[in-house]
Amino acid sequence: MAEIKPSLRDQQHPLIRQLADRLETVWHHYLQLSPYQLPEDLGYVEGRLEGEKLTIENHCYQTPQFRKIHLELARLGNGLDILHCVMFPHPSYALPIFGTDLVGSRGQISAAIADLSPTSEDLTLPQSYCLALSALPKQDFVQPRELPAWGDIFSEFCLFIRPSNQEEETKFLERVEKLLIIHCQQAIVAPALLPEMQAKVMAGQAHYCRKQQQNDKTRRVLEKAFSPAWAERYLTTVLFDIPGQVSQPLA
Ligand code: 18B
Repeated sequence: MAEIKPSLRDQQHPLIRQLADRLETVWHHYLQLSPYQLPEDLGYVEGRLEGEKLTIENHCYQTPQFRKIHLELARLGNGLDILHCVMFPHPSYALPIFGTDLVGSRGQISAAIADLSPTSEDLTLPQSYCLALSALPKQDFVQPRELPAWGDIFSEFCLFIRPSNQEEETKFLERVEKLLIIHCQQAIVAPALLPEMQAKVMAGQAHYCRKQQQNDKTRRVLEKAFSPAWAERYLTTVLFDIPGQVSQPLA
């Protein structure tokens, strides 16, 4: 009999489970999803970090507007829960990159981040996005967090906080859902670019990926659970791949 694996999200911090569910609900509502094939051995992965098990579960889709929509859930032992999500636009559309990351340890989310990041040459968001995002009600959180140096890819609307209670967790969840709905609504009416403009879109995405690859906190977790070579391959082929660039062979 086939074994049915319970999804990782059922064991994770409630905010991670709720955000994963909401992201998927919005995608199904607004977009035409089809499967996206990840490198064969990297859909479901288990490794060990200092004797603790690291489990990674990937969900990956594509749509006419997005070349890759990636939702990743990860759990390290019983201590660290992670949700990672990035939507990479198709090169025919000059759209920003939606990204969100939740990192929690022992029942407390320490990092909650969400953004629609510009990828144009001048690193500004399209005007229609600025209008829609500026119209959202202003929201304050008790513990805002400071972005690291590589975080200059994020927009002025970037939300990076440590939620201080359940009410703030819900406020974060609702904010991310609003960002995602705006993004889907904008994406489905976006005009397709001429082929000669597509290289610019991909250059913007490559810049975003190179910056994200500098996040030492992500790399460190992966290096310790697997190996530096494995972490490099995972960062450059699954998390932040730059199409057209030859990836590292697995050492
Ligand atoms: N990330 N995160 O996705 N990261 O992937 N993440 C951390 O409380 C992982 C993204 C972002 O302060 C931390 O400090 C692992 C996306 C920022 O220097 C850990 C995976 C975005 C920080 C991890 C993962 C993003 C951050 C430390 C793969 C934004 C703060 C937690 C499953 C769109 C960096 C803490 C800093 C932090 C780990 C942002 C442990 C393994 C898409 C800005």
